[in-house]
Amino acid sequence: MNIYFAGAIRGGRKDAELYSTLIQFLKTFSTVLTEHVGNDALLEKELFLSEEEIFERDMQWLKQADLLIAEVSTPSLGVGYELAVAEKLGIPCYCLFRKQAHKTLSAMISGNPFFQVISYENSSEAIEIITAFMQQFSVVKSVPSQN
Ligand code: 6IA
Repeated sequence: MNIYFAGAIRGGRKDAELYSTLIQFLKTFSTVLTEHVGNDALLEKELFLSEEEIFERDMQWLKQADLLIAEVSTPSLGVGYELAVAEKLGIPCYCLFRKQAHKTLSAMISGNPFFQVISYENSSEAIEIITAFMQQFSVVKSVPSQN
């Protein structure tokens, strides 16, 4: 199973560590196509790509995705765009939104019945939520190899 993890890049990097935690956890189930979203060192390599190359590559990955998981607490044009494309492609989308004082999610996401929006308070709760929906997809945690 291919997971496309979406999270803010130019929208702001204050949740980057959280993205990394969630991506590392998701990797125990499946392939995450977009590990760079949670990894600033990998993102630096993107500096060698043109904007067009990034767009084309990400759209190709999105077409290969079985599931999109977006962390939507930091507003991001790119994540919104990816969600809209995934909806058109019929890819199931889960949006994780961290409860924060005075912050509400865009109605274009929270009001769209195609998106499964889940609010959570902290990274351990987010991990529990991910575990529950991965079970829905019948994806079991992979056992690390001994060698
Ligand atoms: O508008 P944003 O930059 O916040 O959009 C973030 C979303 O778009 C992520 O979910 C990514 O999948 C995608 N995205 C946007 N920019 C990039 C990127 N390089 N590399 C890979 N995916 C991207 C941006 C330039 C980088 C050197 C800072």
